[in-house]
Amino acid sequence: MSKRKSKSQAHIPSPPQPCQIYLLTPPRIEDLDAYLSTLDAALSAASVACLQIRFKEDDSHKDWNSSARIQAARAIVELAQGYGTAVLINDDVKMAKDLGADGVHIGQEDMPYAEARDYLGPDAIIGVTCHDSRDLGFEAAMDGADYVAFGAFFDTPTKTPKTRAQLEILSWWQEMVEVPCVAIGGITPGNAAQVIAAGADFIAVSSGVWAHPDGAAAAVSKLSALCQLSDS
Ligand code: 3NM
Repeated sequence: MSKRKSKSQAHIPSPPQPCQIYLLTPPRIEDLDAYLSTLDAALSAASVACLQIRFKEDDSHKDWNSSARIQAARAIVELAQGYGTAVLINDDVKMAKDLGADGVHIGQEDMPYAEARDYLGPDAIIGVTCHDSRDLGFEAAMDGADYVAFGAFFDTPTKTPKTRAQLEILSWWQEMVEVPCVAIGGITPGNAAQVIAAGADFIAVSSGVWAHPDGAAAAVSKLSALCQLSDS
């Protein structure tokens, strides 16, 4: 995952990189074949840098058991990697290794960064949730995280977020730190421009794509157009 600027070129204005798209899977997949076809269309619509597989545990839904989750994750990894999209597993280093994913996304209550790095090795991508905290961001960056994630920026139907983050944390992070920042929480094609303008290196989106009234592929196209605009 690349960053807009590099320290070695700090005094030479280098062309900024456009913001990139980071998708999260829906929390639960009812029909794997139908979802894979939607995902295929979404990944065909525009370049997607990263896809995080994030399934919600739900004991009340018996069909969505651990073997169904693993089967779904395996198929998603294969499909997305075929597009050159880096696939991260939420909070499960073992699944990431077993499935040949590109890395993990870890929360503050998950396995500590250093343990995840030991387990997955130097080439894995490891991102860390930092809520709305600059201190947690600094800590993760100092530890060696490949990105930090701030959120939630807007209301989200997908998760009850621990914090509400303000857009200025993205601008501040851009000024202060080289490690890329991912903005998450309630981002849609309708509000992404604000997050991109504030300085997000990546916009992480779930319901804004999968529940978009025009379909996932159209949503990814719209997000991509907004990202490209940020580069002009
Ligand atoms: N983490 P949607 S918000 C997984 O604030 C997640 O840390 C958040 O889904 C945080 O794009 C969130 O549908 C949900 O809002 C993201």
